[in-house]
Amino acid sequence: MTTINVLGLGYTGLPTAGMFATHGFQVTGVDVNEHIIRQLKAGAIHVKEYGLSELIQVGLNSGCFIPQTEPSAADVYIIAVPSPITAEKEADLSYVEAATKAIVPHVQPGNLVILESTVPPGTTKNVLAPILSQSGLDTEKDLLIAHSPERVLPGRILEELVNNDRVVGGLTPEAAIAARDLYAVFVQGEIYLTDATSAEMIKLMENTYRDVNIALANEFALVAEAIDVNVWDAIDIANCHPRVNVLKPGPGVGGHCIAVDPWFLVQAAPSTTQLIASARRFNDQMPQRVAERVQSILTDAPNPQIAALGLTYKADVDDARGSPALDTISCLQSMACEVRAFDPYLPNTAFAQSVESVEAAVSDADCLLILTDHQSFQSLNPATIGQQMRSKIMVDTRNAMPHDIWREAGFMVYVLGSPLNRP
Ligand code: SAJ
Repeated sequence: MTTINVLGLGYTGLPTAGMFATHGFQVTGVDVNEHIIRQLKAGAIHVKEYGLSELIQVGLNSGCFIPQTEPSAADVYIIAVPSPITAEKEADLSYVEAATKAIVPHVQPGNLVILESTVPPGTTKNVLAPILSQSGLDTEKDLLIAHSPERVLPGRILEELVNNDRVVGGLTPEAAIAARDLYAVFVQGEIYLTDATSAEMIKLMENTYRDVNIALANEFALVAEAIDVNVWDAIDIANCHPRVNVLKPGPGVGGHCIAVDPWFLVQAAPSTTQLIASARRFNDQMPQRVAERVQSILTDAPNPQIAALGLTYKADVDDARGSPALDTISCLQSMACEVRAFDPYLPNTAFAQSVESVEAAVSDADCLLILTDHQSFQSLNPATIGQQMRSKIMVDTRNAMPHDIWREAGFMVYVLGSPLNRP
């Protein structure tokens, strides 16, 4: 049986390990976090994704998925560790380097080593391969080294892992073919072969495309406000054009991918990436813009009390990393607003501003601020909430709520990117 070590058991590594463990491979899941390994051994899954717990359980029960803190000898090594950015907006490759070093004592001729972490172009060739060469093996002749970026959307990871097309870039053509043959056991989408540096750039292009598109949507929203147009209706109609697909405005871009990856392209070619950098900065200042707008609406309340709903970086996930909701709240607090926040996906101890219920957030509030478009918010009762608030004002930064029924209940509704109180 082919043996695989998956290094890094987060949002990418754990589902990937689970897929291989249930498709005929003997998988060792490696994570340096002892707490995660202990939990996994006891069957407790730390990543919340539809179907993931069941998948890992099957792997654990069959003995085909074994969690441990150290790598071991295997035929295939898959590296799926974090690759964050530093305060200077440069890639922090320390986790990738540490994981690669950890497998050096184990690699043998013929092994396949795949980097899945998102990295600046050239990392597989110029960082991974030189570290692996410390094993004494020739990285092109003795080993098969490839980059195959994860492309799955948090919230739909297992489905996308199977159905999305995949990119595989080899340090050599043989490495690309070996990696393709491996993923083909469960990937039903197309698997495209290229070289490692192209695969790295392709991944960054995808997330940068999305970031720039969201920045454009956000800029359209601010233009729309200035000229009394509803940007949401305008985008819907513009998107009827067969070659137009504008994304949605919002309070900014969060998560650990789209708000990070464009900087890797800027780092690679700083003098030719003004558009990418400018879009990135524009999205980063949306929380401040939203906070200023809220303040301008609440001029009658000297120390406004704000009920913020939604803290995660996007709808219906439990992840608040880099969330624009948190940045918006910080901006509001620096403007002397008091904020009580509720998120159904996070415990009420998650952040200093977190409270245990919608009721606790809205009690005596001057404004209901929607920061994340969780499905469950749509069924909130405006009459009940209106009775608990000091002023019936709603600011919806995601166009997430059924505004008509809130207006009927007496709320003044402001939607980001549209005229104030527009019916
Ligand atoms: N957002 C908007 N407007 C939109 C879409 C998103 O403001 O129209 C915001 C979201 O609210 C969120 C942020 O952007 O704060 C990012 O959310 P997302 O759903 O666009 O992306 P992620 O970070 O959850 O996942 C992305 C995906 N990349 C692409 O769609 C090109 C996913 O396929 C990648 O695997 C993932 O990044 C990654 O790990 O790189």
